[in-house]
Amino acid sequence: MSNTAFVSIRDLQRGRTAVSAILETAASGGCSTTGGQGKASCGSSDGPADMPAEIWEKVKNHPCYSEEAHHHYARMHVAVAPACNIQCNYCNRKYDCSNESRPGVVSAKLTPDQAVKKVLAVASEIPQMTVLGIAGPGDALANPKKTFETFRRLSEEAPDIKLCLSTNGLALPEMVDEICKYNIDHVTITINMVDPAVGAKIYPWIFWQHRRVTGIEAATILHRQQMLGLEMLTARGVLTKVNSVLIPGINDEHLIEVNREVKKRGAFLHNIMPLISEAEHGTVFGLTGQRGPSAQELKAVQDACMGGANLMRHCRQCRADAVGLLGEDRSEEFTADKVEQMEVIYDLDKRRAYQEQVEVTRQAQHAAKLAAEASAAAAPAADFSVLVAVATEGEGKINQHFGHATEFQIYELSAGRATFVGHRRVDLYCQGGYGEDEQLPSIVNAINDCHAVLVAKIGACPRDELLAAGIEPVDRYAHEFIESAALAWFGEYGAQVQSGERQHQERGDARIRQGAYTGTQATPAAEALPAA
Ligand code: CLF
Ligand code: SF4
Repeated sequence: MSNTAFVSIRDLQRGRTAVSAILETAASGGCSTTGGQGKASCGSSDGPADMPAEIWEKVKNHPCYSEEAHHHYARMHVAVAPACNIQCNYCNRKYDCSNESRPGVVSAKLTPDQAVKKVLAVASEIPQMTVLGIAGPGDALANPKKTFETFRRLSEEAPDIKLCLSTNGLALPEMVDEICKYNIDHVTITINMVDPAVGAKIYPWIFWQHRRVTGIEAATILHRQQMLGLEMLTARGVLTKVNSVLIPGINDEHLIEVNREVKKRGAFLHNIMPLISEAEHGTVFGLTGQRGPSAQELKAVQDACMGGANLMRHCRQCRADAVGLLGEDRSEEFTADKVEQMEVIYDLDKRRAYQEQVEVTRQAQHAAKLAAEASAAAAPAADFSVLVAVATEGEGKINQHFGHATEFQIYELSAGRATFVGHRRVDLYCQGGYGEDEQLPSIVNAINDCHAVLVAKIGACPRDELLAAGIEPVDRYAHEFIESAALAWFGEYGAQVQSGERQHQERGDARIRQGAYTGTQATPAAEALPAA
């Protein structure tokens, strides 16, 4: 089908400086200086030298727009937008929006008043919280009054917090002026197709101009609005990320074309996420047995897109009321009751001082990584790459006990490179102080494609079982920075392979977790939202 741009890219390039900066950065594969080859993930080497200063200011402490920042800075969502104007086959309204959230229910809908109070409360308790997003549980722009009232108030009362919104794009073109009015300079559009024939398999209907539209016509309208919205945002200098849900057999190969088309229109990042689909979620795909991708299927599509729009691989498919670092969830500390009782002191100076400290740690991690890469590059090069899993609580360090991990971060190690390539959610191994051996097989399945797991500490039982499964548990780099430690381990591994002490073997595939957590630290099920 035709993918004619609605605003010519040449026109965009003649536009404002911010627009040129976005287009240049997008054209070079995102944050990388490596140009044509693109990068495995945004921020793995991003820094002020890699992009125009104005773009760096926007991404440097946004945990979704910079992989490096996501180890150090937190985001939060406020669930002020329950209604939606389309239906996706992977969504059941009583669950979070699958565009931007994992399939769990949000604890409560908020009014703009409640949302503002909650943001100020979180900002005073978590000074490294730098971004406020509205990501459902429906569609932010299908609830424009509540969405923009919340943003308006926050732009006045918490001026240092970046504002971010997520949308399916149907109502986007009409709302671009409003978006710019409140300095919302990060927008995510979920784009799963650029061909309405593919779209008709994903979207049974949209609500458009006071009527329900179905089939190819619905997908055609949605596609047109998404492309127009993306081009308009690029023209205004808004950093736009595209999220795509990878649905095996429906849009897996097609996402390569999506990647090309959104890059052409100035998308800064492309985030390809696995479909999460279980019958228990009550979605069309869940009930019809549409499966999600395996870890290697997801990686293969992401790898095939390298060279197109820059890829995000650290998305956690967050809840619409998530609070904290990506991968951790502190929303239970900020329920409406608790916020009501908190004494909220929004101290801008204190927040800035804290963030300066965070920046020192982040730069130390970056410097350690560069030094490790330089020294690894000088060593004899291995002609293979491996994946390793890492247990971390943030700060870019290996600082978590194996038994306390609800996710592992995955790094790909090759000659002189340590690249973040994703994460794997797991059930908590340690339940109430004791190791739970029943959880181990599911943890092994989740990191089965890894050669080692790097942790701060690990008990004898899981250690033996991991070894039996061919995964080396490594705790000798406890509290060190991830990339430098991982490269040091890889150097030892490579030397052992070279000396014949060890034989290098390929690993198998791994499973992406679909259901709810069963760990005791997992988010408890909460009251479901009524259907929008
Ligand atoms: Fe939220 Fe989304 Fe903004 Fe981030 S999340 S609205 S861009 S502040 Fe981030 Fe969460 Fe993935 Fe979204 S990890 S689901 S990409
Ligand atoms: Fe659900 Fe989000 Fe799709 Fe709306 S846009 S149907 S809330 S996944």
